[in-house]
Amino acid sequence: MHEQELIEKIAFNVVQGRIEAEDEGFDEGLDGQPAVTELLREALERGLDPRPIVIEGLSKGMEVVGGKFQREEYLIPDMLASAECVGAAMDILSPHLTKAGVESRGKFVIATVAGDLHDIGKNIVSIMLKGAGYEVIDLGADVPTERIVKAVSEYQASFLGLSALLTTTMRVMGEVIEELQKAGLREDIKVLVGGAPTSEGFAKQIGADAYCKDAFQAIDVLKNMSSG
Ligand code: B1M
Repeated sequence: MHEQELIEKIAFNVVQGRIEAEDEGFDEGLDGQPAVTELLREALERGLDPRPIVIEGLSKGMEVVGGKFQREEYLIPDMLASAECVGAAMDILSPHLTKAGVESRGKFVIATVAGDLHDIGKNIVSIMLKGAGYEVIDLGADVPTERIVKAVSEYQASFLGLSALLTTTMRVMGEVIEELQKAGLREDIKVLVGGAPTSEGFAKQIGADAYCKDAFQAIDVLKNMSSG
């Protein structure tokens, strides 16, 4: 199988919610065929770069799932099956994305904001940043603003990453920044925001330091911050 075809098959199986060959999937007649786990193992054995697998395989697959949900072809359990697929895939990929024993480039606290349960993108960013040499303190999803502010203070973090996937929760990012200000912590930390509904303009509006389209942009932004 060609490399691109292998990545496309991974995306297809994310959409189908198939972790292992024995899983049935959304469409009929797929059981027995290689699923995400088997395809990933094959990709890694062949020495494929895991990064395009994350972006073109896993993230693209989830984009398709989002479209299907919007068109009401998928229900929440279908979205969850696909989300579990990405989680299983990241468990297999993360040792290949993180470097052990690299000197820390700084402490990075990351969280999905209060009211928001979407953690796939945040988890990807978290793993990629570990791989890039940051000491990542991942607070999880649906994290109350006070907990985020407390963690920034306790860990004396240099960077804070906030994730939100809902138009209703993205405003919480602004609240976090306000609370950091009130606690006298804003000057000492760079705040990066990301997630589908956020944008460059939104980041500016709430007083964040940067917007990151994806995990790779987060790494670039951090490199520029350190050199500038
Ligand atoms: Co939900 N959901 N969901 N969902 N879900 C969306 C976001 C939605 C767009 C789907 C749709 O309608 N098309 C829609 C939001 C609409 C809106 O707000 N305008 C939606 C909705 C409505 C909901 C519920 C309200 C549904 C309901 O209950 N009626 C509900 C809300 C629950 C809650 O949070 N309170 C809900 C629930 C769920 C599930 C639990 C079923 C599941 C989440 C499982 C999980 O995360 N563990 C889920 C999923 C899977 C999705 C979609 C399909 C996929 C999200 C995803 O994982 N994308 C999503 C549709 C979509 O986005 N296309 C959808 C893949 C991921 C790799 O991308 O998260 O964008 P992303 O992360 C990227 C970048 O954005 C960036 O880097 C990442 C990696 O490159 N990035 C950062 C993200 N955070 C960053 C932080 C940084 C830097 C970069 O800091 C430095």
